[in-house]
Amino acid sequence: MRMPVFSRTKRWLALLGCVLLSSILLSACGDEASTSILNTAGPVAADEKVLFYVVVILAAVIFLGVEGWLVYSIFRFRERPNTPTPYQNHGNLFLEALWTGIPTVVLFILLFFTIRGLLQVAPEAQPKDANTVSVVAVGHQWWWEFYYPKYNITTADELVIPAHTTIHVDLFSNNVIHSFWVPNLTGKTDLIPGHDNTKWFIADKNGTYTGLCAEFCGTQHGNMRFDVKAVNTDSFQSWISTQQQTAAAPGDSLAQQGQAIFKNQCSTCHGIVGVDVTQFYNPQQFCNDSLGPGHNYPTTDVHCLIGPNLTHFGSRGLIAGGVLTNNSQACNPTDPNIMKDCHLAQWLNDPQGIKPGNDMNIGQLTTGQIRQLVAYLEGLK
Ligand code: HEC
Ligand SMILES: [Cu+2]
Repeated sequence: MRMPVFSRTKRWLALLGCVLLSSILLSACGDEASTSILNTAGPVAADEKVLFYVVVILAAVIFLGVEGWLVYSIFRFRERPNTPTPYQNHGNLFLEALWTGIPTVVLFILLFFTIRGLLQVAPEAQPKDANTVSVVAVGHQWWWEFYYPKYNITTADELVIPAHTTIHVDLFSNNVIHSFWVPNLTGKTDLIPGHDNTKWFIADKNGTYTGLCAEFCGTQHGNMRFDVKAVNTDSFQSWISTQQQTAAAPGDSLAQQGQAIFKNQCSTCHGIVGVDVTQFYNPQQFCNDSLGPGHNYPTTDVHCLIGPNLTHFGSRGLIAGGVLTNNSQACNPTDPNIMKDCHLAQWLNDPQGIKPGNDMNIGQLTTGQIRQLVAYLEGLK
């Protein structure tokens, strides 16, 4: 006698429907192309993607094979009225060798691709490229600082690099553990206080890639983003020479008043080359005194300022770890209503409201002071 299981088409259609529906739900994750590890723009991320696919495909084949067989057997060989005890095959040497052998082979395949991946992205595999650009990436709570030793410049929130060029990164933190991650370009490497890691990557295409902190480092960990801007070599060189200049002088009287406020109220934490500091400093060299967890740079040391260097703030696209964009076109310093659309004004008005717990603790500024500061800071191209 045959049970009518496979003829219950409705049940199977319902099951199929669920499977298709869940695949739609799961595929929704693929939209964020700028932070997808599958949308690679350089060799390091591409090598890592191969490993990802090897693991996913192997695991999927095993999962579908085992589960499919299981589900099939449950239906096909389930107990029916009057079925005799099935044939017992435990102790079958051939079968036991088979299901010891197959997993071993699978694991060795994974081991091979894992070791190959490790060797491909290891510091030792960094290409010998005469044009290599070195950067010290510093993890703060909660923003990224980038120092270029060869050019002696410092920036924040934005890592500008030449495309088709090896980028060597020294990762440095003197507070807690952070993790440097640019999904389109390279996997994660931790910044560990007292143990400076290094990494390298290359961008094959011009473009702006999202960078993230991938290690929980405090309440504003999610607002510790940065942009990697890969540009052609000429643009990179001209960007460097602009960054090497001392800060632009205030353009008008509003900006002049803004500079005065900066000197008065902001220079304890921020540096502007040519105003309160004379040059950029290598944080890895000057700020390596480990203060232990919970501390950023000492506020009193002129070499190690607690906030981002603002010398060329007006040329940057992000504010405070990407919590806001620097939408300078919406910032008209003569507009009494500046707070409505100008993100820099909003930040200066209420840094703790926008990014609770961050290290920028200041007294309330008046709208007039904010307009003066916006005039000054947005002029620092
Ligand atoms: C007590 C230290 C401190 C003082 C004083 C201070 N800031 Fe800040 N500022 C910070 C820190 C820290 C950040 C980064 C916060 C974050 O992203 O977590 C910051 C961020 C900024 C940013 C965003 C910079 C960027 O590249 O992301 C601007 C602009 C800024 N501050 C302007 C000012 C101005 C103008 C003043 C004076 C009115 C001021 N700050 C006073 C510590 C300070
Ligand atoms: Cu972090």
